[in-house]
Amino acid sequence: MSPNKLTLSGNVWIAADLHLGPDNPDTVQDFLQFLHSAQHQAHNLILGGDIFNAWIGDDQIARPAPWLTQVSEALRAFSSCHSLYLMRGNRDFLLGETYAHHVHATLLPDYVVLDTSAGLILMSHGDEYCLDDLAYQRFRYWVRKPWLQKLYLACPLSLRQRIADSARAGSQRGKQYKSTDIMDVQPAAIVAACEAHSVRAMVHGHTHRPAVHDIPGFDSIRRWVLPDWDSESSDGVRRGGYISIEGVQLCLHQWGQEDQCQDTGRYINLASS
Ligand code: LP5
Ligand code: MN
Repeated sequence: MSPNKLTLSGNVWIAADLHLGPDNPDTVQDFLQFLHSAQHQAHNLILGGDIFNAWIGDDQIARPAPWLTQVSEALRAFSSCHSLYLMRGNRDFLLGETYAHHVHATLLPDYVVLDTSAGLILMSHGDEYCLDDLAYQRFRYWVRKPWLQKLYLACPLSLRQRIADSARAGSQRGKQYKSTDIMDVQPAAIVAACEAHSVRAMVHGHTHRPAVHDIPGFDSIRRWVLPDWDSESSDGVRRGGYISIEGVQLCLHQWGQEDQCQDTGRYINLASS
C-alpha cells in the first residue's frame, strides 16, 4: 500500500478543525459526545488536522492537562474497537508518532487518497492549497523544516508554550489585514491535486467555510469542506460537524443545519469511467 493511499471498509466519519484546548472546554465536551456517537455509527474516524488549538509537542502527554487526558482517553476508547486516523494541520503539525501510538491511532501524511465505498477521495487539511496567502506559505515552509522543529522541541515546554502563544497572536494580527479570498484554497491547486491523483472528490478543512463546491469550469470535481468547531460563543450558537461516508453517499453534517448528502456514484470514480 502506498503511504498516501488508504483503503477503508465500512462507514467513515471525517472531522477537522476541532481546535481542542484548555480555552475551549465546551468544544472539548462536544467532541467527547461526538466520539461517543461515532463509537456506534462509524467503523473508521479520520481527524483531519487542527485537532488541537496549538500542539507544542508529544512530550506534553507525560504530564497532560486534564482536558488532554479526557480527550486522549476518549480517543483510546474509540480506537480500542474502531480505526482511528490523525492528520496534521497548521496548528498541530508537531503531532507525532508518540501521540498517535498513545491513542492507538495511525498518523496520516499531509494528503491521502481514501479508497472508500463511495469511491476515491483525496483528503488533506487544506492549508497547503491556500497558495495566495504568501505570508502563511512562508510560515509553513519554515515550520515544516525538521531542524527547526528539532530546535523548538528541544526547548522547555514553558518556552514552547510562549512561542506558540506568540505565533497564535501573530496569526490573529496577520489575518486582520488579509482579504478573505487569499485565505481560501486556490481552485487551480485543487484541480491540479485531483487530476494528479485521478480523483474527482476532495475533502479538506482549514478554511472554516463548510460547504460542498463544484470547481468553476470543472464540474466533474467536487470539493467538500469540513466544518470548524466552536462551542464557546456566548450566544450559544455551536459550530461543528463532520462528513460521513456510508455506501455511495457522502453527507456534510453541520450542527443546527440540514444535512447535505450526495450520491457519489455519478462522478467520483474517475478510474472506473
Ligand atoms: O491558525 P490560524 O487559523 O490563526 O491562521 C492560519 C495561519 N496561521 C498559522 C499560524 C498558527 O496559528 C500558529 C500555531 C502555533 C503552533 C505551535 C508551534 C509554534 C512554532 C513551531 C516552530 C517549529 O497557521 C494564517 C493564515 C490562516 O490560517 C488562513 O489560512 O492566514 O497564516 C498567518 O497568519 C501567517 C503568519 O505570518 C503567521 C505568523 C506566525 C508567527 C511566527 C513566529 C513564531 C515562530 C517560532 C519559530 C521557533
Ligand atoms: Mn487549519
